[in-house]
Amino acid sequence: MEQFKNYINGKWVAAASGKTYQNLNPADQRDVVGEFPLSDAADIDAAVKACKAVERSWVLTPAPKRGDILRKAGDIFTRRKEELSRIMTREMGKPTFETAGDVQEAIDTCYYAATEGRRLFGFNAPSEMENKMNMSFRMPIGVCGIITAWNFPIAVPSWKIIPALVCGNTVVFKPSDDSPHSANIFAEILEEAGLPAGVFNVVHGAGAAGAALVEHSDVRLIGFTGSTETGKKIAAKCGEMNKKCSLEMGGKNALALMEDGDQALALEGVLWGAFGTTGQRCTATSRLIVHKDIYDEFTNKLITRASKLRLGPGLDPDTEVGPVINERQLAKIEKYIEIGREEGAKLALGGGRDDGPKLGMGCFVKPTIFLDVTPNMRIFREEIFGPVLSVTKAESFDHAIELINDCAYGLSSSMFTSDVNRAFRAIRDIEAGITYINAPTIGAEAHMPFGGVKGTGNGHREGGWTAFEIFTEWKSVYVDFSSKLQRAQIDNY
Ligand code: UN1
Repeated sequence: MEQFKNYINGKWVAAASGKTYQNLNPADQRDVVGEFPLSDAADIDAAVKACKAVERSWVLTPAPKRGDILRKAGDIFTRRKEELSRIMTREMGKPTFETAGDVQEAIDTCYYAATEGRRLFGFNAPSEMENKMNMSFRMPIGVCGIITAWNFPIAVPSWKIIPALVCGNTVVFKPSDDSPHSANIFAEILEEAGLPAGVFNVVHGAGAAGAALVEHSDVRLIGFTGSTETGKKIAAKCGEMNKKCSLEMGGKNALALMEDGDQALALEGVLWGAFGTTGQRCTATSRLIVHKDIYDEFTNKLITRASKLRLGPGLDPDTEVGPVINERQLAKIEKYIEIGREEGAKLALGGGRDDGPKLGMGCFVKPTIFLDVTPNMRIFREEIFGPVLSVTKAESFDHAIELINDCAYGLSSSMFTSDVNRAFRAIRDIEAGITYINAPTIGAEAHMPFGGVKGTGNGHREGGWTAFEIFTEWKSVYVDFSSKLQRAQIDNY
């Protein structure tokens, strides 16, 4: 069986304890991807020390030069795109057309960051004094700890790691233990691109490694994507230790279809939004809200079409919907399907594991649709993170907006309407970090701010120009060339 290592200070090393764990292919759990280090605080400490040793030289490397390295990384991601997409599919399940898209998000992020190396603009402002100039600069923060989920093993880490690096930070990356192989390819690519040893490190493992990273006193920032439960714990610890912390947590995203919307388009949108990535996106369409005038007509079409979705291994080119990530997640999804039944929602499609002879060795859940879901039900309110869609009837446009906003989270949202006035009212009134008009809730582009309001995040936005807000701190500079003491707020008024 293939043995994989941590990447610390430019070297591939086992966990100090020698412990390992096995990673399985979710499409066929007899296929072991490999054995990976089960790291702990000692490994995290070694990685942080590696960061600290090179921190100064990386800060002093001009940002455009740092950007050049990331451009090369983008080139290498491009060269290895197909290979990496197959590796990713084997370890986490989604079809190869999706994992290729995942790599593409990293490529886009690298090229964006490469040019940002020549910007990283600051502001200047006039001084209140004579012969004095005021300006401000973006400064790196220091060692950044990056902890991410398995559903986007390359894209989501890249949204954090790549901007962190171009800004002059060093990084310790603790990938999900469900998608560790992709993380090692990430390290190989940065190394080949010319990133100096120690600037970027990968430490594998489970919760203990993540906790050690959050708790390490030399780590100045935590960038996290994952569950709300873990995110809240991280936020509390970062608060206590006075660390900057950027969180990307749950969602319960709704797509609303009005009676004036394009039903054929909405149908394709719902299928992609709800069952793409097997519903395992924080942006997934997990609630569908349909205007009462077209509710029966549309839901009938939806069920007919969704029943034809091809479930299978992601490496099979015919597959439309892959497995879910592991047995634990599958059990959670089955529990929610049970809850939906008990709550009295109408199970119209799917309803559990596919344990037929073809897919029984994998973690397959049949695309599942509940009709007549009401806002008091848990399947309307709680994130399931699987191929389960809850459908609710709206009495009017205003009611649809009310239903969308009746939610503890606020990541993504979508409105299908052909009425331009309604579209703009939706843009204004929906409480979410992302709103799509006539497109499903998934499909964020790497150069736009990404994140959510309410229970989804803590006010930061990854992606685009806003990522650079996370990974820098401002320094204000005053240069006084008057050769005399000028007291602000006093001598000038
Ligand atoms: C996530 O699920 O954590 O917008 C990220 C999208 C993708 C990213 C999803 N580009 O659905």
